[in-house]
Amino acid sequence: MSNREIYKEALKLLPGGVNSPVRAFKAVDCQPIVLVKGKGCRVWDADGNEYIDFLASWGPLILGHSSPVVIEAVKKAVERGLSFGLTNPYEVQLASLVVDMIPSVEVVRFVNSGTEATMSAIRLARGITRRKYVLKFEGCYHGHYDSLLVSAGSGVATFGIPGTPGIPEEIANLTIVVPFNSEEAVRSAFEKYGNDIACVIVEPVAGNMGVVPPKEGFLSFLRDITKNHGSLLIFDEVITGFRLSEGGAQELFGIDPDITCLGKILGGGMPVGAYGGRREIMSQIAPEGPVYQAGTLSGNPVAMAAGVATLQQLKDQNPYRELETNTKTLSESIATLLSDKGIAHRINYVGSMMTVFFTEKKVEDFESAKSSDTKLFAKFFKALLKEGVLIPPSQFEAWFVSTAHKKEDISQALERIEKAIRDL
Ligand code: HOZ
Repeated sequence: MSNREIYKEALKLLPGGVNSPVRAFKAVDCQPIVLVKGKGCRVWDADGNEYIDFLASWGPLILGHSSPVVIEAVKKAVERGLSFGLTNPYEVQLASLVVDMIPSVEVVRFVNSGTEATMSAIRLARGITRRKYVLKFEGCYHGHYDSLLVSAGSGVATFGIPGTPGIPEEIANLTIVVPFNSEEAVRSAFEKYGNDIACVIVEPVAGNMGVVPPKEGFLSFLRDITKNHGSLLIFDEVITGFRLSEGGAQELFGIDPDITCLGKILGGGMPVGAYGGRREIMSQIAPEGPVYQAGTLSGNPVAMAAGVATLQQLKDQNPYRELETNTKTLSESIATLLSDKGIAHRINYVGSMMTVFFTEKKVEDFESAKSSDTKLFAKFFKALLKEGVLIPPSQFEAWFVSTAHKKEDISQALERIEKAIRDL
């Protein structure tokens, strides 16, 4: 069946034909593609078209598609059983890698997605502090948990969903939202809500309003102000964990949060999330402490095995310098192509995550990210797709470079991108 035929069937059976809104390609106004195979840095759709892939399953595939070590580990695990619902050895192996790699994590609890990780982290912060307010940043996205869907990025920003239907006002009112990178706004929120703020949650490098790096000193400011007010600092490293360095953004910027949320790369392409922190904090979770959180499939052996293989490979290869070099080449070359064509743009990149914005403004918060010409972005997306380059179908997302993107692939992608820009 072709892309079109499969999607037509999907439309009858799934809301909007998809299981996650951004897959419907609505913001880029084109027919969604249906992917049937991925190998290295390339994917193929049901019509047989091949694409150089910078979507990378929205971040997990730092080793590229069907990485042989991950596939091998998964096969081995599958042969022993799909799920036990009791402790299995892979959980301990993955926990030991996480504790070893992420600086602030001494104890970790595995869940099944990034959303579960942030939801549980917030509950833990509220349980420990006995406070109810959560402070988040405009345009940061932490999954679809009620308390965190206010002024969110990712699909919520993509579709311009203003409010939070389905989320009672009383719940939404417990979330304080301030602009990313604004120390002043955070300071005023603490002045107003003082000691009622349970936690501040932040993507240390925002990825869900497009890539927006923290201003110098912003993360350490958050560290200090939370500590001074007895609030907990939560780093949502679902995207940045194991991507910006072995130890994520916290290692890169030298800041230890109280709780870290992980996902994506952690599961090597399988559905895994986690939250972790110092022992004294994590000991408040049941069965050690009173804060309840559970899951039938949490710590699933197949998913854990994929995670172990992925993290071990990252430790062995230490690919971070090469990833950044390739991302820099890609960003700078695209910037030159756009300048030559006279198209206003800003390209933000940190490590192996990047976003092309079509604006003259410096992009440092959600407001400036929204100044990007999203109509032009949609044209750009379609032109790239036609030439065989896949990027996220939304302005407010990150492109990901993987270890499977070799220099030749970056060069080939740039040739395709050049053609696409010519046709814009
Ligand atoms: N966390 C992804 C956005 N950055 C999720 C993609 C989706 O919404 O499907």
